[in-house]
Amino acid sequence: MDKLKNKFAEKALPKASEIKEFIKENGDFVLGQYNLDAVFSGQKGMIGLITETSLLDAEEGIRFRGYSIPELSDKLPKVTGGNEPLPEGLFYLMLTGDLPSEEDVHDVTNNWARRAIVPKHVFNVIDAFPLNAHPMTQFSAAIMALQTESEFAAAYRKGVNKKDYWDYTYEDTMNLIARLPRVAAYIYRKTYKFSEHIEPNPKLDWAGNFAHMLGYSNEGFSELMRLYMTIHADHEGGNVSAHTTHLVGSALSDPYLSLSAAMNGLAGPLHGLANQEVIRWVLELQAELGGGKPSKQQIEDYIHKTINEGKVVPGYGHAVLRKTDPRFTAQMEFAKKHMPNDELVNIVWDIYDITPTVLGTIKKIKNPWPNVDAHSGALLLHYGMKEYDFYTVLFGVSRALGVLASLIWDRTLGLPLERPKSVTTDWLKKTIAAKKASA
Ligand code: HAX
Repeated sequence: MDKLKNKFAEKALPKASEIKEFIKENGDFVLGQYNLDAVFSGQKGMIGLITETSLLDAEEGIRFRGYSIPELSDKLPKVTGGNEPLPEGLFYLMLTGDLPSEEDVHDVTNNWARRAIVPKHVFNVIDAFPLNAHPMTQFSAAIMALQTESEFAAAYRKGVNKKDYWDYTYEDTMNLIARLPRVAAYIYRKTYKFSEHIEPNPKLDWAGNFAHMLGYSNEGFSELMRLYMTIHADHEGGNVSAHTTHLVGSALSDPYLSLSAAMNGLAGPLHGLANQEVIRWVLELQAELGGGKPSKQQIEDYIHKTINEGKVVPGYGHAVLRKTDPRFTAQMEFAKKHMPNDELVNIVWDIYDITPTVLGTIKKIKNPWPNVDAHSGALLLHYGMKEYDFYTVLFGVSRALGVLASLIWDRTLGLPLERPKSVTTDWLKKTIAAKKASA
C-alpha cells in the first residue's frame, strides 16, 4: 500500500463505523426547515450533503479542512525557491485532514508521476475531434476514454465486497489525477499548437510539469499553475461540479464516469466556463471602444448595457458567497507581485472598483462581489495563454483534486444512493390549497 493510502486508511476507515454510530444517536436531530421559495431557488441554503474536504462561509469564503487560503499559502509546502503552495499538499490535506510535511508532498508528486502514463486510445479519441470542438467537450470525452482503466469498475464486476469500495476509488482517483495534466496539455497542443506535443518531465512537481507540457517555460507561469491548481480545487459539496461527482458516484458509477459528468457541469457559463466568459466580455468591451484601457464611466456603461440586454456580468455574483471571493483576492495578490503594470490586469481591477456598486443597486442580485473567475483569465493572458476557450480545462484539472478526494470519502463512509423527492407544481398547488382550506 502506498504511504498516502496507508495514512488515509488509518484515519478514515474507523470513521465509517464512528459515523454510523453518530447517525444512530442523532438521527432525529432537526437541522433546519425549508419552504417553497427554497425549492424554487435551486435548493440554496438547504443542507442536503456531507462533504468532508472543505466548508464555505458566505462572508469569509472557503476553508479547506479548517484552513483559509492565506493560511494555506503559509502552511503548505512549496518548491525550492517558490512562493505558491503545491496542490499535492492540498490534496493530502483534503484527503487525510492533516497538513503534509515536505516529504509527504514529495511522495504524492512521485506517486502521481509513476501513474501518469496515458493509454494511446485516449489520444486517438482527442485526435478524432475537429479543431473547433470546445476543449471542455474534448476533456470530458477524454476522461470517458480513460474509463477503460477503471479499477473500481473491474473490481465491481468481479463482485468486490462493499467495504473495499474505497480502495478501488482511491486507485482510480490517483491514476486519474496523475493523468489529467497530460490529457489536458494534449488537448491544448493539439487544438492550438499544431499538435506539437511536449513529453512530460517526471522530475517536476505536478503543476510545474503541467505548465511544462502546455509549453510555458516561464517560472512565473509555473507558480501561477501551482496557485491556480490549489485555489480552484474545492468549494464544498453543493456546487455543480462537486455535487455532480457525488450524485453520479452515488450510483456506484466509477470515478471516471463521475468526473466526466462533473466536467460537463463545470463547462456551463454560470459555473466554470465563466472564466472564459469574463475575458470575452472584457475583450468585447475593449473592441467596442477601439482598444486601450476603458475609463471607469465606460466600464459602468458597459455593465448597464450587459444587464439591459438580459445577460449576466460574468465573474460577479455567487450562489453562497456574499463578499469578495478570497480566491479572487489570492489572484489579485499574485498579480500585484508579478505583473502590477499589466494593462488587462489593471482593467480587471478597475472593473472590481465599479461593478459591486453598480450590481449592488439591483435588488434581485444577492451578491455583487467578484468570484474566482473574475481574475484568472487576465493572469493567463499575461503569460501568453490567449486561447480562452481552454481556461475551463485548467479549472477542471484542479477541481478533480477536491471532488475525487470527496468521492473516496463517499465510498469510505458508505454514503447511499442520492434520490431527493420531486413533486409537480400541480401537486404543490393542490397540497397548499388543501392545507389552507383545512386551516
Ligand atoms: N450579473 C447580472 N445579473 C446577475 C448576476 C450578475 N453577475 N448575478 C446574479 N444575477 C441575477 C441572476 O441572473 C438572477 O436573475 P433572474 O432572477 O432574472 O434570473 C438574480 O440576479 C438573482 O440571482 P442570485 O440569487 O444573486 O444568484 P444565483 O445564486 O441564482 O446565481 C450565479 C449565482 C453565480 C450563477 C450568478 O451570480 C451569475 O450568473 N453570475 C455570473 C456568472 C458567473 O460569474 N458564474 C461563476 C460563479 C462562480 C463559479 O461557480 N465558478 O466556477
